[in-house]
Amino acid sequence: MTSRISLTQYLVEKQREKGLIPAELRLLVEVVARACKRISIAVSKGALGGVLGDAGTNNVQGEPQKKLDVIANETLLEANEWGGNLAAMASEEMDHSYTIPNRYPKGEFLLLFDPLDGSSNIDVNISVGTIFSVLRLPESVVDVSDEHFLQPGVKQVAAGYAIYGPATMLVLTVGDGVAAFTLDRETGSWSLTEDQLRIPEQTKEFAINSSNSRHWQPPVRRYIDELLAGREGPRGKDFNMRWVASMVADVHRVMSRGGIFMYPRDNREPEKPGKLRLLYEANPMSFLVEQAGGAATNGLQRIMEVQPTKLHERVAVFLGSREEVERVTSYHRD
Ligand code: AHM
Ligand code: MG
Repeated sequence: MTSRISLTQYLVEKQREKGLIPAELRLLVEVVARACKRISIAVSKGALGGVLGDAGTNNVQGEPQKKLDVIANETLLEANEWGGNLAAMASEEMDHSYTIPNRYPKGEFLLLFDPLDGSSNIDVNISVGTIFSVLRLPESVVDVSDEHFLQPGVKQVAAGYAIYGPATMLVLTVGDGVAAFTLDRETGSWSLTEDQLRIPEQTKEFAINSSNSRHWQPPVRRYIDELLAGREGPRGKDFNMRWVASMVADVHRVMSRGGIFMYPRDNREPEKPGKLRLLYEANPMSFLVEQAGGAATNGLQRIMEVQPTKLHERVAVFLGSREEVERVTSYHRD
């Protein structure tokens, strides 16, 4: 009988046979995955669970919180605070980092997350997700604070996302390629459904919110104009466009069949370098995309090399199939 590999088995193999991850990191990833399972259940209840609609509060970025933003944030905090593997957590939904309370043992890792990405899609029953990133606490730090999270993405030791779509999936990297797990709703276990995901280097599909086109800067305008010109234009082929407006869903499509996903800096609020957040959206997605053979830049440099200066810092994002990301990046450098 052939049985599927579970998330636990996959991680134990990385720990035991490959010596790639310590046991504490394995346990930490498993707890995050368990919390995602709970979030998936809450999301899937929809109106029957009383979870739709606004929470009536705003987060630190001034965005209205949905009830599910708050529920997902609390689920991740509660699941992860007592395990002994973490020193602190930071979230899109919290102004500052959350230090593990003194009643629990503290560990050497830092967890960052966007608890419910794509929350504008919750009330219309379109895929949403959770994004997470794991860093190490710098050595000899006793009192953890926001500044200890300000590490470039190359320092990540694990990253992933859960997508709550027609199927719930967990897509994960611990720095040894990317694996995708599907949640078996009957047994409640995560089963490995694809290992060593690869993003095709070439693509004919792009994702950008083109309603912002009048605010775009010249390199993005040039790149998109060329794609839209199709077979008759300089690219000599037709491109197709998709935009779900849940980063998790758009990136999952790129991970599955290639494409380029973009959220550029634009002239709406030129002081903000884009919409998406560096530490818990762009960095974990960049780690996954690079581990799958793709590329991720902010137009000028590799996203994972950007030195963060603020917990909720934003960044322009171009990620996915290598050739397209390199092309749009070269237009910025011109
Ligand atoms: P959120 O984390 O508050 O849900 O916001 C981030 C989302 C991304 O998931 C998505 O790519 C983007 O915002 C969509 O933006 P827009 O509303 O401009 O389409
Ligand atoms: Mg988000």
